[in-house]
Amino acid sequence: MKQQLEALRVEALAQLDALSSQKEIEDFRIRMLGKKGELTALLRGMGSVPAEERPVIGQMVNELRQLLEEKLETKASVLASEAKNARLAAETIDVTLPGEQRTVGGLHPLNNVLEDLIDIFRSMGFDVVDGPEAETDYYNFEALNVPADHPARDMQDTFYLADNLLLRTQTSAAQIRTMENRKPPIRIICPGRVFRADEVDATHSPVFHQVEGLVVDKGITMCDLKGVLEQFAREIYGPQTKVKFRPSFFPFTEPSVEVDVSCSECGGEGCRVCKGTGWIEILGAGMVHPRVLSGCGIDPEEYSGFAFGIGLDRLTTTRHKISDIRLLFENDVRFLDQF
Ligand code: 2NL
Repeated sequence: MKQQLEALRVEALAQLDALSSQKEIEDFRIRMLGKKGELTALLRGMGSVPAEERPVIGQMVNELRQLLEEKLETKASVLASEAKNARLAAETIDVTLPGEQRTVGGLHPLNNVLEDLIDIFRSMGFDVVDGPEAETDYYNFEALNVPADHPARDMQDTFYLADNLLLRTQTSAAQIRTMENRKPPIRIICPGRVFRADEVDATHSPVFHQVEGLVVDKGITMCDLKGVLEQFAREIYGPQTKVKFRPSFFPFTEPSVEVDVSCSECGGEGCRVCKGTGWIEILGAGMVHPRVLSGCGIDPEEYSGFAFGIGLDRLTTTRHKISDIRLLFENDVRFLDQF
C-alpha cells in the first residue's frame, strides 16, 4: 500500500508539472482527488491493510491530498498570471506607429461664394434676412405683382404642396415681410434655396440658390442700383471687370435690367466659359414696382427702391470653372475635396 501511494505521488507530481491550462488543472483535480479519483480509489483498499498500519497510511493519504491541493493552487495562480501577462503584452500600444490620417472638412463651394457675397453686401450696409422655403401664393406671387395668368404660376413650373402652399420660386417673400414690418430705410439681402419644376441638366436643377437684395429709401434711383451692383461685380470678379446693363422685364420691377459682366476667364475675348460672347449674365434687377411697394404699406410717392436677384449656382460654377451644376448637389467628396 505504501509503495502504491509512493508510486501515485511520483506519478501525480510529474503530471501536475506538465499541466498547462485551467481546464487541465480541473481535469487533473477530478482524476486524482475526485470521488472516483485515483487517491480515493486507493483509500478503498484500506480494508486489506493491517489495522495498526491504517493510521499511518491514512496520514500519508491526507498528506498527499494536501500536497496536491497546494500544488494545484499554486499552479492555477501561476497559469492565471501568465495568461494575464500574455494578454497585457498583446494589448500594448505602439505609440511610434504612424497615426490614421484624418480628413479635414471644409465649406461647400456654394457656401464659400455665399460668404464672400455676404461680406461684400455687409460692407455696403446690408442686413441678412431669412425666410421659410414653403410659402403661400400671396407672398411668392401676388405681393410681387405676378399676375394670375403668368407662366411661373403654372403647375408645370412651380412645386405646389397644397392649394395655397408652394415651394418658393425666389427668396422675395422674406423681403416682402421686411417691407411690411420695417420702416425704410431698408437695406437687406436674402440668400436661400429656391425651387422650380425644371428638368435636370448641366445648367438646370429643380433646387438652386438665390441671393436677392432690396433697398428702399427716399430718393433711391437707378444710379444707386448701378453703383451697388457695379461695386459688387468688381469685388467678386476683380477691379478690371466691365459691367453691362441690358433692358429686361420682370413683373416686380420697372424698369428692369439684366446685368452682364465681362468674362473673367478670357477678359472679353470669347471662350468656353462665356460661350464665345465675352460676357456672363450674373443677375436680374430693377426699380421696385410701385404696386409692390404700396402692397406692403409703403407709399411709392414718398419712397422708391431697387431690388436684384443673383443666381448663386451660376456665380459658383463660373468662379471655379465647374462645367456641370449637378456637381454642386451630388456631394461627391472627390469633387468637394478640390475646394
Ligand atoms: C431674376 C432676378 C430679381 C427681384 C429679383 C424683387 C424683390 C422684391 C421686389 C422687387 Cl421684394 N423685386 N426681386 C427683382 C429683380 C430681379 O431676380 O432673374 N428673377 C427672375
